[in-house]
Amino acid sequence: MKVTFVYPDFFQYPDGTFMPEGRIYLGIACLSAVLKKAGHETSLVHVVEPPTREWLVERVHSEQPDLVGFSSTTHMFRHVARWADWLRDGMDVPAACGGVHPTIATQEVIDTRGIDFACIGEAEDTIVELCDALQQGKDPSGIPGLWAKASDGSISRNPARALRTDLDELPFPDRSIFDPDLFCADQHPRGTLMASRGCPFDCTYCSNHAQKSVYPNPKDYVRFRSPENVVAEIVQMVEADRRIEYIRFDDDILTTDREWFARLSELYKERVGMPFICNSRVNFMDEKMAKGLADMGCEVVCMGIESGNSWLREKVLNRHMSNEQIMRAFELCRNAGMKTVSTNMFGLPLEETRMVLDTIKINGLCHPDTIQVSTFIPYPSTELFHLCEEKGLIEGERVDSIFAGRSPLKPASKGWEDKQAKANFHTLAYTYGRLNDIHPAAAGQLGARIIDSLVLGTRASSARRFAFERLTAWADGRFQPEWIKY
Ligand code: B12
Ligand code: SF4
Repeated sequence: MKVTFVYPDFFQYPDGTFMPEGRIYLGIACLSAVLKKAGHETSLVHVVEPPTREWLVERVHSEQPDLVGFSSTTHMFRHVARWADWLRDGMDVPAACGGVHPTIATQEVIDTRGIDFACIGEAEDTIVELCDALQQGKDPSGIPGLWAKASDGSISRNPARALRTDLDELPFPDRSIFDPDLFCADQHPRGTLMASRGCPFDCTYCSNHAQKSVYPNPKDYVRFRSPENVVAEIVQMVEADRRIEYIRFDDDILTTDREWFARLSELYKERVGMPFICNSRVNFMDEKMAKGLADMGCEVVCMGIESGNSWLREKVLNRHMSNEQIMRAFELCRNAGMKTVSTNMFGLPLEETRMVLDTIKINGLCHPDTIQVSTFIPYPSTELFHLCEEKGLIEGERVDSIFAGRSPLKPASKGWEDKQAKANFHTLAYTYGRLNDIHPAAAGQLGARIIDSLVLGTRASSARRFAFERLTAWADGRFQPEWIKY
């Protein structure tokens, strides 16, 4: 049985331009590994730019698959739906779709023409059982974790199977399925892996709690591979690809379990010793952890701030951390010699312009080396999606990127101030941070007052607009954010 995965990997902006990603995706690499182990064949159509109908049909057809396997995030599903439709007209092969979107919006996926199977959750066991059944001419409609559409259109809906608890039982991801020629430049020196699965938190905008809720054993959602198993994979990966210069741990949070992390650290230093990048969370960052990360070889640590407004963070985003804790975490990382990346959102439901300013200010005080700012997108089945629905905020189409400055939420009509705050996020953050460096005591208030009075106000006067534009134009040239790989 041959499975050809189709993986969409680009951002297309509303004006039709696109940005290719060209990165390895471990979800498909994991499935390819188990399928090969079970005696099946796999291949990949890695789609790094929006394809034409002819190209896609011809390309997939040339693989002669017995099953087409689409992988989709929520952003990419509008493309996948179109492609499934094209392939259904162009060739007579069953198609399955898995990934985060089918997990949290299964009905939408199975209702799509050209998709015969929608897979819920982690699928190492599901896909092997599906391929075995199709190969043996058996009815796949009872396979756990699979929704199957019969030729008469009827749908069998099987709930997600229990999460595997021992990740060491899985083979290492099959990276060979990816063609390095299609990778974007920063992918080549990077060895990407995940040492764990899941996240213990339930931030309302993140799809983790929605994904966790589909499983019959949600308490097992956070799982760690043994440090020995993780390091063995890294060693194998680095030996197989001599271009790798640093490691990227893609885990949601690498530092959740201190004991496990300490063992990983020892083994990593002993057997790998390469610089690495990872994600952490401010509430896991203390002096010992920051030093431990740096000592292990961490060069860049990414942590979410998301909003600088305590009320919004606590009550709307379900993120329980104080401003002081956030600032301290960034300071500790900086003092330990690591670069930092903060991730932030705006366009949140119930967010007001002054709250965007709070996010700007806290970034100024944290001094991250890179500030990532994205527009909030409501993901299906998340708490924040339900809140947006309840409040009647969703009206537009899904967008491909969190960086296009658009979202399916009704445009907030907060006017000039709001737009300027968002458009000048980096400049304002750096200006505020610099004012604070010069004179923390005075600048804390003065800087805040300058920024607030320039940006905030129900109706900006032309003098204030003029002053604001002059300030941002001046500061723009001085506070260029550093672009670091993460
Ligand atoms: C690596 C990663 C990326 C990679 C790869 C993206 C991808 N396709 O997953 C890159 C860098 C491209 C990326 C970009 C973005 N990402 Co990202 N990313 C991740 C991350 C950290 C790990 C994904 C991963 O490898 N998991 C490990 C594998 C083993 O698990 P898995 O992906 O769930 O795969 C299993 C099943 O889903 C299933 N499966 C997957 N594919 C298929 C196919 C078939 C046929 C079948 C049957 C089954 C199946 O089997 C797999 C093995 O068990 C996740 C968070 C996470 N913890 O999962 C976020 C996550 C996927 N990203 C997210 C987001 C929001 C983004 C960005 C918007 C962020 C940004 N910076 O711009 C972009 C959008 C990308 C896009 N085009 O849609 C969200 C997606 C939310 C949603 N509803 O879509 C996630 C879930 C984070 C979160 N918790 O909210 N991301
Ligand atoms: S801590 Fe990060 S990964 Fe975990 S639920 Fe919150 S946003 Fe998602």
